[in-house]
Amino acid sequence: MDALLIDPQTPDTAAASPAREFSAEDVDTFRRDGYVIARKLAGEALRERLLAATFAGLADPTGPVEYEADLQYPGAPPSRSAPGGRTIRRLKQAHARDFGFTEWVAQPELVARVRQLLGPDIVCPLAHHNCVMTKQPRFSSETGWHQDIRYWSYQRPELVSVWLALGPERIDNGCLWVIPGTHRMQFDAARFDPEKFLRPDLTENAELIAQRRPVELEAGDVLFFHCRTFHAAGRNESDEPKFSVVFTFRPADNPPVPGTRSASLPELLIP
Ligand SMILES: O=C(O)CCC(=O)C(=O)O
Repeated sequence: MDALLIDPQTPDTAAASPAREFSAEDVDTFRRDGYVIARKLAGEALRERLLAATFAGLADPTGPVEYEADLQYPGAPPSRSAPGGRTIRRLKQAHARDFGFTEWVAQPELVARVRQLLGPDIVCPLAHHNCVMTKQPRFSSETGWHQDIRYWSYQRPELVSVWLALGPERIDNGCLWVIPGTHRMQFDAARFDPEKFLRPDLTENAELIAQRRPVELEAGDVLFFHCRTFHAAGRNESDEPKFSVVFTFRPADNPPVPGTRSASLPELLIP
């Protein structure tokens, strides 16, 4: 009788088992561009669990949430009492909502990659990101060009954020856009508005923004981006909501400045 041969690397199993770490080329891409994408990093069961936690959070918004109306970004409802005023933009404190978020930030394929970008000892702050970004079809807003580090306070501007797509992210549903290489550039204060968004009316900013690239993702794909990489996002013009899980990581030797918001919550030591 012929032996039964099982090929462990059929396309299906390969897709369900992402490589354990970034290739050297991926790491170079991150160093050059300030971002890199890992495809299909989150498995289906975990993605479904995080989606279920997202729907539970939206159905019972008694936990900490941010409404579109709170930020007043372009396109947001004018107040919480206006039509669409209770549209949630972020389910905050994701880590406290379901054990699946702990599983996600400790997933070996994720942790190995963050270590390649930040070094062997890493910490996951709970004061920043630690959320599910929710972008609803009818009442979403535009996020201007910004660096996440603008309101954060660490010894050095060295953190990497990890953006997990729970569903497809495309230009028409408000995916992120990034400007490659901006994490390595210096910007003087005159280029920003009072909220520290890049002023698109300035020629030098418009020239920079012209280099933008959309970050289109499939469910389970992950964007890793530097805290100094300029990014922005449009509205959700589709008929379906878009959900993304976002955490940030820092090297252990880059602690928050005492007394600041960055130091206001516990942090996770990643084993
Ligand atoms: O609107 C978006 O999806 C972008 C969100 C974002 O960049 C942020 O909150 O830092």
